[in-house]
Amino acid sequence: MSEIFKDIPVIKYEGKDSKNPLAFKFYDPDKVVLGKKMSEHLPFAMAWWHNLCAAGTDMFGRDTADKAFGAEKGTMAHAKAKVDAGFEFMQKLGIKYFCFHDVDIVPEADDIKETNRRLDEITDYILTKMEGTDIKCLWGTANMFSNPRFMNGAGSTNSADVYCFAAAQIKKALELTVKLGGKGYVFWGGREGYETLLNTDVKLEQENIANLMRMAVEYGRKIGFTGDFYIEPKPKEPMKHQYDFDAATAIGFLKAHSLDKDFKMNIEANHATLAGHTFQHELRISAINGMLGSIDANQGDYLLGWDTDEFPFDVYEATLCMYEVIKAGGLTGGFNFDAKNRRPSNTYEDMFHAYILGMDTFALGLMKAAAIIEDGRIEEFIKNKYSSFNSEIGQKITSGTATLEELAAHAEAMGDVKDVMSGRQEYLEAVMNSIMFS
Ligand code: XLS
Ligand code: CA
Ligand code: CA
Repeated sequence: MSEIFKDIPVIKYEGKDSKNPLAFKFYDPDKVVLGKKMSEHLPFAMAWWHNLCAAGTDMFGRDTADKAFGAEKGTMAHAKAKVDAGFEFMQKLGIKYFCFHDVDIVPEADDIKETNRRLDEITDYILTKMEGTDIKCLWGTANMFSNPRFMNGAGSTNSADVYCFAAAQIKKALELTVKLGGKGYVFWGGREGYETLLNTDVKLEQENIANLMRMAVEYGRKIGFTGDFYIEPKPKEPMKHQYDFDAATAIGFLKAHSLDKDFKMNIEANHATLAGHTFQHELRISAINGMLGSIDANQGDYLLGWDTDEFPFDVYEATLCMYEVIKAGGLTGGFNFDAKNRRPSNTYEDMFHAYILGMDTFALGLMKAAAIIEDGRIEEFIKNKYSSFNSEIGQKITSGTATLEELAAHAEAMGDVKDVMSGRQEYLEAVMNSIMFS
């Protein structure tokens, strides 16, 4: 099989002074950080849809990039060419995982039985490509938002027939995920939401979604899927209001429907900011609930109110992300670059520049997060800030054994509080900067 990215070499680490655009400046897979290799801290994944399918089309214009990879688009030959391109791409970058939707890997046929046959064929081919490499599937998912049948939702549709198609796609996507040894299975509720309550039964829709997830868990466990199911929260786009608004909402939903043992969060940076949160906030909320599973590593644009899915270049954000990940003890999933080149970055070389940028950004983030932890001032500050809870009355409060009467008596005995302690935000921000730029 011929090389697709002929002019691109295997990407190597050359160090921070390198000016070679096709080299890592910071991602050094074997470098040990906090006792673990960078490559183990950072299980990166390629997103099939953005990297191998999306070619720059936007609302105002058609493709700018060539993702035909030498084949006729919409054919199985093209599907295979994308597999070839994907594996060459991952091997040249040293990426060990990929993520996919069912419809990313084959052209959808008019009949689901034919689509499923194509999916069997292509996954056989993917398996042959995986052999002899250390490339694995991070997670699979079903695209239940592009086909017109899902215009009113998938799990949240008004049509029982459409609901069955959603079930059929999940069943197949789970089988494929297991076949490819996938570690996770994602539910991103693209059209699970509404535009207006004038035509929507929220209670029925949410219960139907929960039932679909329950059936997915039951079937997945039956066919040997031992990994995590993930919800990927997003507040809007394409719908005005999506049910999985943010991590707190999704976690509440999972707990209300007793799905929390099988599910974790897949947190996407751009979705966090769309929800009016920081990326770090979403990670922290997931982590303290024991549900930080995987990450869609991208970034949005503060001037644009939509999901721009840019490659992450903000080292400060990546540092705070890695700080959360390290403190949570790592991810069961990985870092999926759910990101696309800007429309005018339309060459094969740009595809590599984008991944080099993302991988270097997270490598820097990892090193800086380790530096924050080793420095210790921020952690120490937080510990001290809450030290009053080490007192006798404080311990009663945190252990949940205090009564309101007893606390009121304590307050009355004091008369007034002498010192609540400064939050020292500006000092801590200066500490951050001194670590970031040392
Ligand atoms: C869209 C989502 C989607 C999920 C997978 O905004 O990011 O790509 O990650 O369906
Ligand atoms: Ca995503
Ligand atoms: Ca997105």
